[in-house]
Amino acid sequence: MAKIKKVRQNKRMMQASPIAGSRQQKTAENAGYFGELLAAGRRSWLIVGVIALITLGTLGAGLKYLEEDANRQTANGQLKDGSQKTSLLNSINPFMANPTPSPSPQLSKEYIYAGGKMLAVEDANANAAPPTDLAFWRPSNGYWYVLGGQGSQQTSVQWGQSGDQTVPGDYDGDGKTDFSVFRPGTSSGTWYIQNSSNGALTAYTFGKQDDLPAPADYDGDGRTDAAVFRQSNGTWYIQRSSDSGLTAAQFGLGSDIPAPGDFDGDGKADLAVWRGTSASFYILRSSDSGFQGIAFGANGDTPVPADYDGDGRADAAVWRNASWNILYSSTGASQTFTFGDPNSDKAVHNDYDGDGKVDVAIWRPSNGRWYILQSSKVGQPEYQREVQWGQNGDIPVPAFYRR
Ligand SMILES: [Ca+2]
Ligand SMILES: [Ca+2]
Ligand SMILES: [Ca+2]
Ligand SMILES: [Ca+2]
Repeated sequence: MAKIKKVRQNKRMMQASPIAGSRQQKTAENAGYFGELLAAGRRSWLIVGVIALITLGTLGAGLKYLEEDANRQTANGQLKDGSQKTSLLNSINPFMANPTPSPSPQLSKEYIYAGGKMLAVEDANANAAPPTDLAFWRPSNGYWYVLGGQGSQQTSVQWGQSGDQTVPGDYDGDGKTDFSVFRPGTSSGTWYIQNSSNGALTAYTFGKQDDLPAPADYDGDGRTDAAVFRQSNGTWYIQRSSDSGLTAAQFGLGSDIPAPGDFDGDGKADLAVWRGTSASFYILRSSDSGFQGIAFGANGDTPVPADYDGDGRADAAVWRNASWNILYSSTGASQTFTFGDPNSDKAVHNDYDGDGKVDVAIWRPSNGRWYILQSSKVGQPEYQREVQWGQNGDIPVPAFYRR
């Protein structure tokens, strides 16, 4: 009704306009009364046409939104008929009681993000990054325990419960890792995140029960994006932090192991999988959407890609039978470290000495000890750092938490 009224108003405005009137007069002189009617009809149809185009445009945008919403619901494992509503970014507390963070001192240093990589402000020209904290999550009580270092004390925070999967990442983009868990549900999974910047608690449904969480910064805005790899269809679902949009991309087979990393060094994580049967990494480069296959390792290996040489690009790397094999992106050369017990140890590679290079490291559940080969101490007596932190049953979650 509103549209019809608008057409009539426009028609009146055109008739009142001196320019429209003079044209109308000429038409009437040339073609008479019926010609005038015809011309007025054409003008009306022109207006109706313009309105129709605008309506179609609005309809198109609406359809696009509906399509994205349907994709989002599919990612959430929900029905497309809208019988279950998707609740995104609900500010609710997922636990019985408010988890109270232990007091932790502020570091004197300020840290910033450059692309997907953390750099210390005072060392911005060097290849330095905040050192990774030794940390574990205890499923039995839902506590996160962060080992204190110089200038900070031990931190313990309750966040999550038994059955959750840890998904630590920097979701708020302040350079510090947020305590975060993914809770698989019967129809959908829920992400619970405690922002390090302001302590805000966020929860949103994203992913399904059997999805493999694969959080990383895929859009390169410095904030971790919630993401899952669905083995049933080899599809990645990513909730972009930059615009809250959904990326759904089929890449890899269900039997592949997701191994995302920034292989092309553009500051955005690339979709990547490790396929044992062909002993290869398959990478979809974010910089040019190019496909890359890297044959490296052998069937049965565990993929451990990371930036071990500190050139800003993830290196293809695998772990098997207590040996790490790394293919350095900077030189194309490979190196083997014989390290750890493959039957019990967990790979916890990260940059513990803060030199911008990921260190080969394992955590041994039987004695709760961390064994770290510090990349900045090669050839020195303190090359291998050994620390007891955690116990059997804990889940190591090394990252930069100190705040
Ligand atoms: Ca992001
Ligand atoms: Ca990339
Ligand atoms: Ca590298
Ligand atoms: Ca290092």
